[in-house]
Amino acid sequence: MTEGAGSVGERSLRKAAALLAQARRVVVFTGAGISAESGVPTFRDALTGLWRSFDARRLATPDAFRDDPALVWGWYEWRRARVGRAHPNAGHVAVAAIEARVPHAVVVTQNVDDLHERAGSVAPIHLHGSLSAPRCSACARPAPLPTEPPLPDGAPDEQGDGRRVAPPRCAHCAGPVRPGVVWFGEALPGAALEAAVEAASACDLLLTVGTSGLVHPAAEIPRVAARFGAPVVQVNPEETPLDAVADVNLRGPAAQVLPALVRAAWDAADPA
Ligand code: BV8
Ligand code: ZN
Repeated sequence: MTEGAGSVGERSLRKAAALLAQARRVVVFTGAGISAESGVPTFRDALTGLWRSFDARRLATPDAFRDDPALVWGWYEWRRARVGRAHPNAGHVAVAAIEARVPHAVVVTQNVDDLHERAGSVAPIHLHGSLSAPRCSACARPAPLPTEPPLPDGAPDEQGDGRRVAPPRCAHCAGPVRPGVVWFGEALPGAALEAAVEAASACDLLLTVGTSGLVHPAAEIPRVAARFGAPVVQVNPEETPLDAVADVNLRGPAAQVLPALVRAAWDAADPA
């Protein structure tokens, strides 16, 4: 049974706050929605401007990189530049506050940005890799991040469309360097997935924030927690397939709802 349809109701917030205040082992599971208020477009919205004619799910694949490495590398460098100009928002900061308060807190993110780290989260588990960890597509050796900024939005390049940036070459084998993210059709990093499933199966609360719950196997994480009997609280302005496992739905944007949730959970406990 889920509550909290419509705007974030007082009752739902109080119920979620009580669960958070008594939690000893919390998992915070995040998707692109938590970075939306930092101006980092969600995966679905990432194809605006120069990229509007592309389908992210076709671009975020090994085949796309093989067929047109400069186009795919250009897209990721454009996104990395966007993240570099962004700042963690109050939602990321609230997640770090939860980690500081709950004895065992694990952040599991599908995001490839570093906003959780920049907000103070200690060691988020990145299920889909990271924009800041490029590697050689041939020998898999880690490669340095390019120092020069990629083409500014829309600057003409050899094809004149400002999208293509030739990927750097591996210093060891001269193979093309690829983004350190997990593409569709690629396996998630085994250790990260194992740690996430382990944390979800042992938690006493799972907070899922800003994810559509459509991408697998990451989307299983809240379901694992529910299967092991933990309550699930969802923070998302929209309905998602995770409504089916959420005990409480806080329908609103993360940068507003998460700080309110942290205040309701702990300010009452220790008024200033
Ligand atoms: C694999 C990195 C096998 C790249 C990403 C089972 C069922 C169905 C399909 C599959 C399945 N198992 C596997 C598949 C295939 C596929 C898949 O899931 N397809 C789906 C789309 C149908 N999965 C895979 O291919 C995975 N690999 O299974 O490999 C295998 C095994 C062994 C050996 C070889 C192979 C790999 C999937 C990883 C893909 N990489 N990211 C990159 O970033 O470029 S996924 C990418 O899309 C993001 O990481 C994100 O997780 C996902 C969705 O993007 P978004 O929609 O932007 O984000 P999100 O879902 O988080 O939604 C945004 C939400 O935020 C919305 O709900 C919105 O309402 C909300 N929101 C908006 N504003 C706010 C907000 N919330 C709060 N506050 C706000 N302000
Ligand atoms: Zn190499």
